[in-house]
Amino acid sequence: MPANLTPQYLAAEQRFKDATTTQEKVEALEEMMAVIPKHKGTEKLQADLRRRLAKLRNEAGKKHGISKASAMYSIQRDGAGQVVLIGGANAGKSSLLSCLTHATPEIGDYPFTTRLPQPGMMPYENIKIQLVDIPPIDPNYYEPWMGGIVRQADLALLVVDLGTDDLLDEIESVSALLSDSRIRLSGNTGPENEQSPFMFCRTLIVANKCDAPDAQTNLEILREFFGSRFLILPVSAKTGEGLDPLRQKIFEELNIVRIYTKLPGKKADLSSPPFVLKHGSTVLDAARAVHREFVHALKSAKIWSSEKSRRSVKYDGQMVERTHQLEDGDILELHI
Ligand SMILES: Nc1nc2c(ncn2[C@@H]2O[C@H](COP(=O)(O)OP(=O)(O)OP(=O)(O)O)[C@@H](O)[C@H]2O)c(=O)[nH]1
Ligand SMILES: [Mg+2]
Repeated sequence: MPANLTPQYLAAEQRFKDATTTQEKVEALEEMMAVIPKHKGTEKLQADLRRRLAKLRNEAGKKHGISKASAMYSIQRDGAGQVVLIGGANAGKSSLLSCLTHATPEIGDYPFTTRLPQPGMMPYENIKIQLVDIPPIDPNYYEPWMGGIVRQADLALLVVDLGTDDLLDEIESVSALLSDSRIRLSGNTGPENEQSPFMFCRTLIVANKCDAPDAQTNLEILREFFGSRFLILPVSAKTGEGLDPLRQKIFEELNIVRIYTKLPGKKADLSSPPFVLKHGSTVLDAARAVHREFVHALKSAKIWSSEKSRRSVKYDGQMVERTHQLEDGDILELHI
């Protein structure tokens, strides 16, 4: 299968070739990992990139005696997707992590409370989504490892403070710092121009502290300037307002589908964890997720749509092609 590498990937690869320091190489490789098309044709290449990245990080650690430290700055992916909380100091990133997950980050009414990345798992219906809280993206604090975490995430929540009048400046400052790391926050899926050297990070604006006195005015200003480019969700980590719609939007923006399997003649066990796949995945992708060997062994498949399906045609045990695209909640019966 051809790899079909995108211009964005090739640009990152060129930067890797041109890099003169280990840090630059690590950054370029991280970007290659983030933008490489994820399909069967690139599996070997992805494995090779992971190996090279691990080797380089190891070398960097040995050189600077910081292998333990660098481990503290990276977060192992977990769950159905990885979402990073970014923003200026004191916006309420850690407070949101604490409301949405069982994590217990330090929260303070002074800037730079958070020093290290901290993950937490957000339950959403029958899956868990990983949230990662990081220090503020601020000129006094920004370090390249923070860009690395943003680059690897599936989605960013740009947390802004509706209680302050400088929220527009704050967004500009965060965007400018990330831009220096060749990351562009984007409300849409990706670059309009495929040649862009930027890594586009899908982003939602989370307008926190909607309970604050001037919140309504600041929300209107925020909507006027950024409403056409980003989805803006007003919330309050203090009162809990807006958190349910936020959970729902995080799930939707991750663009994932939950697939269940069943054995012939048996009912599907909807209480066991589903297989989580990217939106657009096919019956064959699901077969691969169930078991590698199923890809070759698969003879036919039957499908049942979920009761919540919004499709005009609902499936009720019909046979489908291997290339049939799956929908959230589909139940599959694989015949091998
Ligand atoms: N009124 C109000 N205060 C909030 C809300 N969310 C957070 N705060 C307060 O804002 C302050 C900063 O909260 P943190 O969660 O530590 O903010 P942060 O963005 O993690 O800050 P850094 O780690 O320094 O970047 C604390 O005093 C919180 O209690 C909210 O929704 N409403
Ligand atoms: Mg914090």
